[in-house]
Amino acid sequence: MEPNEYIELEEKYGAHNYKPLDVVLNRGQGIWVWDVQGNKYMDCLSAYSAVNQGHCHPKIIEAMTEQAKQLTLTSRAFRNDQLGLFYKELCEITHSHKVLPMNSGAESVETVIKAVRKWGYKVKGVPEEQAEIIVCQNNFHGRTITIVGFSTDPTAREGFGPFTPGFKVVPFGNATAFEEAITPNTVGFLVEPIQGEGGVIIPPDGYLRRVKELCEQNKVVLILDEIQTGLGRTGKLLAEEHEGIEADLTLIGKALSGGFYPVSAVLSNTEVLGVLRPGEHGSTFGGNPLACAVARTALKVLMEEKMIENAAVMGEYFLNELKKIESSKIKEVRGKGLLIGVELFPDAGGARQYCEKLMTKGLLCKETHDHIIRFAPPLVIKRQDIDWALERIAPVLSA
Ligand code: IF1
Repeated sequence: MEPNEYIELEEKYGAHNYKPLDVVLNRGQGIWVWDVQGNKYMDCLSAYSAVNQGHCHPKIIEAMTEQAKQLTLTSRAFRNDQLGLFYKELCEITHSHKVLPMNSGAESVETVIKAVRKWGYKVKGVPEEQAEIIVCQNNFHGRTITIVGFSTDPTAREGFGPFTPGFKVVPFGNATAFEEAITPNTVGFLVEPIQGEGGVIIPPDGYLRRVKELCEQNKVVLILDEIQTGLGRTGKLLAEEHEGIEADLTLIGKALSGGFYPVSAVLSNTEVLGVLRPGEHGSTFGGNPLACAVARTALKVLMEEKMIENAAVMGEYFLNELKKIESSKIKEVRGKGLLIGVELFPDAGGARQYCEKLMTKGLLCKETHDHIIRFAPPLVIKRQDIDWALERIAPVLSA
């Protein structure tokens, strides 16, 4: 079949809730992917940081196929021999006490909202139905009704109400605004360490440290959404480490499976998850043995193959080289580790056309909002690969 035949099928039979670049991929290995005609591309999106370990990592393939032959799903009505090991290994590397496994990132976000509300009523003593959760402007936490209800992006919300009450929005990166929004009924603060979809927005130094202090002083649970920033993406296992803090609750997903399978988790270092009793929360697939086996190996290769350290070193190199590109179109280059955003001036005509041009040169990336190009290759990228990318990016952005 020709590429346009695949595209026509998608357009004819699929809901049009996406506008992808017209490249039809059928193979991936490491940082590279191939289209149905055999053209090779460098993947600078990594499925929005879900394939941090690189496409089709051989050790994860092996773990997945071995486990698939053994046992895939038991439901949580019964126990399985992978779940406990997954919990233990995940807690050890993230210094957490407890884990609650789910599948998609949005489900983990929903999970913490439930847990933190119940904690508010049972432990903090908030009057029934009064719990408030503070979130940030320009946030992205997923697509469910509750989550889009506290989004500030009109495209995400419009037409989907009525929404879940109980959320308050404050500006991102402003600890004073957060402090002023806290009331005795505030149970949690949900925030991304770096706003990914928001445009790779890095808060001022010390922001999360101050937020953590305020949370402690006011008995507010700090919830970090590390679904995109976590698992090595920013050059640390968790982005919170850049600020030397530990959140009370941390959400991870995406790269927890190396891109093989939807696996997410809520990590807890407080009593918050302890408020959930049997029957109050769950998921058919959450914590299944296939997911656990895949995630255990995805974590193992991330650590063993020094991908996090590589992300720190290569990220710094990539960022600095991107900053050297002379172009009247570039407003700012910013990033941490291998999560990098290149913001263009509004009169550059939008980031999409540059992504399309880069695709014709063999490099895949995606615009976020109208004027920002995000570069987030798998964490196994090497210096010569970055040089290869820069040879393509520089002329496209300075042309
Ligand atoms: C799509 C964006 C990125 C996330 C954070 C929770 C979730 C996400 C910080 C929900 C998901 C994904 C969703 C995906 C594209 C991607 C994305 F552009 F939409 F915003 F990465 F920037 N918290 N982000 O980034 O996780 O339920 O999807 O597993 O197409 O919607 P999920």
